[in-house]
Amino acid sequence: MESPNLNRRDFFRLAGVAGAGIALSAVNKTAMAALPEIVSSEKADTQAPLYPDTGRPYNPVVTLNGWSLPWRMNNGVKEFHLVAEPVVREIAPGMKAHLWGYNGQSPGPTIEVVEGDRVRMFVTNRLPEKTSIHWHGQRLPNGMDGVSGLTQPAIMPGKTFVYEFVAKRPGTFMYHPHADEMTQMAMGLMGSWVTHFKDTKLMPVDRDFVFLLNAYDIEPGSYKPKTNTMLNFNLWTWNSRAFPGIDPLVVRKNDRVRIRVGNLTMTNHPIHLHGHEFQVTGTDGGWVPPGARWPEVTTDIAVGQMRAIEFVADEPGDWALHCHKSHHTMNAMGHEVPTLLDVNQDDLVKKISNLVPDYMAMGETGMSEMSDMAAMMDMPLPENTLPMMSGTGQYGAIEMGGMFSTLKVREGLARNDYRDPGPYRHPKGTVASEYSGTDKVPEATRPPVNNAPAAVELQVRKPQGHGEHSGH
Ligand SMILES: [Cu+2]
Repeated sequence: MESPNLNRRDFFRLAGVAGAGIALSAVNKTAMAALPEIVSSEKADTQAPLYPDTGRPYNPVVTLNGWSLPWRMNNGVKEFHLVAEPVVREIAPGMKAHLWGYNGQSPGPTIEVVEGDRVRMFVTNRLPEKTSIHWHGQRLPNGMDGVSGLTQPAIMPGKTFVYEFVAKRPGTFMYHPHADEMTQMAMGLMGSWVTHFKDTKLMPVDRDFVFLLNAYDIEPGSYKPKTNTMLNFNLWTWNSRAFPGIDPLVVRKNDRVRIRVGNLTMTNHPIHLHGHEFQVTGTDGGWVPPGARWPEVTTDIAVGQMRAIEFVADEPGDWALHCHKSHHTMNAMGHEVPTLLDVNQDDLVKKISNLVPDYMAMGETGMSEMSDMAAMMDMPLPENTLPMMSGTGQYGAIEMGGMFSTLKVREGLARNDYRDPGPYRHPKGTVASEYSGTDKVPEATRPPVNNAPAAVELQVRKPQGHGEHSGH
C-alpha cells in the first residue's frame, strides 16, 4: 500500500509528446483547454482510498493493485478524463508487459461516483487504432453506450469523445472498449466503476475492495500479449497482476468486508475464500435483496459478470483467496507439457545431457521441484517471465502463481491501514505439524469377513425373497 502517487500532466505537454503520433497542430487548442487535466499513475501498488473532497460523500473503495481517478466538478457535473494509451504494466516483480491501458495503467483507474450523479467522461484515444468505451451494466441513453458502429462512430486515434449520463443505479460496473474488443481487451483495456449509494448509511462496510479478473498470453522472453489466444492464456491475473505480485487484502478483525470482482477473461473463475463464509450481495444487475442471499465459500464468476461478496472477517490469520481452477494459480512457462509424474527420467537425462549439459529433469514427483529450483536461483528463466509458481510464506514455498492472494485479518488495525502486516503469528499449538507420537497404529475395527464366492463383474444376483432380507 502506497500513498497516492499520481502524476498530473499538462495536457498540452502530453499532446506535444504525441503518444499515438498526433501532430500538435491537429489539436484544437480552444477545445482542449476545456478538458479536465489528465491524471496518471505509473505504479502497480494498491493506492490509498480516494476520499471525496467535492460532490456527495461516500465511503471509497480500495482498488487491488490500482487506484481511483480524481474528477473535477463543473456546474454540478462530475467530469473525468480517461486516456486510452500504450502502457507498461508490471505483472509481478521480474516481469513487465507492454499493454494498452488508461491513464498510465492497465486496468485503468476505478471510477467512483454516487447514485444520481451526472457524469461527463472525456475519453481520449492515444492508441494506434480506433476505440470506444462501453459502460458495462449502466442505465444510460442508448447513444452513450459505447458500441462503435451501433451507437456511435468509433473514436479515431488522436480524437477525444465525450460521454454524459446520470449514474442512476448504485452498484458495481466495468468499462471496456466495444471496438476491436478481442484485441483491445487482450491488450488490457478495461477498468472498474463503482456507483455508491446516495445514502451512506445503506449497507455500510468497513473495507470495500474491487478488482477485475483478466488474462494474458505472453510468451516467456516477450513483452506483448498474443491477442488471438482464446483460452490458453499463461498469465491469469487480478487487475493485470499475478501472484506473488498481487497485494494482500488487509482487514481488521471483525471488519465487515466487501469484495467486488468483475470477470473480463474468456472463462469462468470460481473464486474461493478460506476460513470464512460469505454471501453474494451484488451483481452487475444490482444489489441482491437480503432474503435472496445464501452462504458460500466459492462463487463462480462467469464471463462478463460482476459479483460483490460480503462477510465479517472474524477469524484472524492469513487466509488464501484464489481462483479454484488450479491452472489459474500458475504462471507462465507453458502448460502444454506432458505429465511426467512417476516417469523415471534417468535415461532421458543422460541422453539429453550429452546435447545440453545443464539439462535438468522436472516433474517426476510433481511440480514442486519447480518452486524449489526457482528458490535456489539456479534454474535460469527466460528473460521477462515468471516461474510457474513462486512466492514464499513463513513456512516455505507457497507454490502458487496467477489468481491468488491472501485475506490478512488482524486485530487492532487503524481504519485506513491497508499496509501488509507481514505473516500471521499463529497462537502456540494452532499450526499443523509433524506427528510425533507413536508409530504403532491400533488395529482398525473391521466388518466380519464375508465368505461368499467372489462375484464376477456383471453377474446379476436375483432377489431371493427370504433369508436376511425376509423382513422386507
Ligand atoms: Cu480462474
